Amino acid sequence: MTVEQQPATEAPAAYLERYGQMLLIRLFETEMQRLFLKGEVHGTTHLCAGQEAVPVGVCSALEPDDYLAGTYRGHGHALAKGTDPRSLLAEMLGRATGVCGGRAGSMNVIDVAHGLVGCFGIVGGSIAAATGAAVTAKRQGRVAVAMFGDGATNQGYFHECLNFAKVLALPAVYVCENNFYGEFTPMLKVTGGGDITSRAAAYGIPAQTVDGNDVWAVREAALEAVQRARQGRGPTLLECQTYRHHGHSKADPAKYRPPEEVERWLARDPLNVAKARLAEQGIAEQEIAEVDDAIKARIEDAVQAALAAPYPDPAAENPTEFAP
Ligand SMILES: Cc1ncc(C[n+]2csc(CCOP(=O)(O)OP(=O)(O)O)c2C)c(N)n1
Ligand SMILES: [Mg+2]
Repeated sequence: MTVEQQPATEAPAAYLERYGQMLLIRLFETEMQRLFLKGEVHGTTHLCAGQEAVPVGVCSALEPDDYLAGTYRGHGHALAKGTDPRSLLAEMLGRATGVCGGRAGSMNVIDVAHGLVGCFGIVGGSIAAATGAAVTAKRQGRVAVAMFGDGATNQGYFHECLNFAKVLALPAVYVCENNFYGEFTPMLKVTGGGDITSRAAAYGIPAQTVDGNDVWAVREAALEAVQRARQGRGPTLLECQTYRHHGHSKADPAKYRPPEEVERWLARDPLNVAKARLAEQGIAEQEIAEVDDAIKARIEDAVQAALAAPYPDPAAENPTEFAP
């Protein structure tokens, strides 16, 4: 059966799998932070720790050949869509074994083999890319998902693409990761009306506000949206409310966020929310510990492999249109 026909409640093994996928992203980001501070990562990084439940929940509702466009905060988008952590980590370190041959770095990963049509440094760019992919997806019976931040909903892309997708009844799912800040600016200070979900009504698009720290809440909302898209009933907007644990990028200490607010969100860490759910399902701590060990080993292997991999050799490259 396809993912959309699955009941919303999953088997215990699937609960563990979702937890493991989120932990994979969290530990990947922890390593990225460490490697960045060591000077191993060239260019910048935007970590998504704290926001893992959104891509994992959304991708759990997709088929492998559905499309997804992510952002510069995109390590979780890629890993949830199926990019191998080994090739993603190598990409972060600029190595030839990276998913883009070491040429994309942190912000511009693309992995077409896994339906990742790109990650975009331009705020809102993912919305346009996914809308374009949705035109193709419509012919193929596939679905295209755009991941983007709250800040992107004030970009022209958002409004043009939602309108276009509605008019053409495109199989698109627009997933806003509302982490309440765009760089150092609170979302409410720059968002007219103060509400992202209600913006969809202007285009006649169904929309839902979702607990973006609960992977199963995200999954349920995504299953409904993906089913709507696949049945030819057009696009959906999901506003998934979540929070980034780190600053905007690099070494931003995020001093502009009130400590009580940070504490409130840390108490609802998506990994803890998931663990509580695993306990409710009667999943033993030992089983969770086994997942923890397996994911730790996987990340450690990816780091060692990346550090040992060669850099690309410019002399061996084919000329491009930019060559003199
Ligand atoms: C078109 C454009 N304008 C400005 C920037 C600079 N910029 C990079 S990230 C960012 C904040 C975007 O915030 P949001 O969409 O909420 O995503 P988040 O970083 O919170 O995930 C800005 C303004 C950019 N990259 N692209
Ligand atoms: Mg934001």
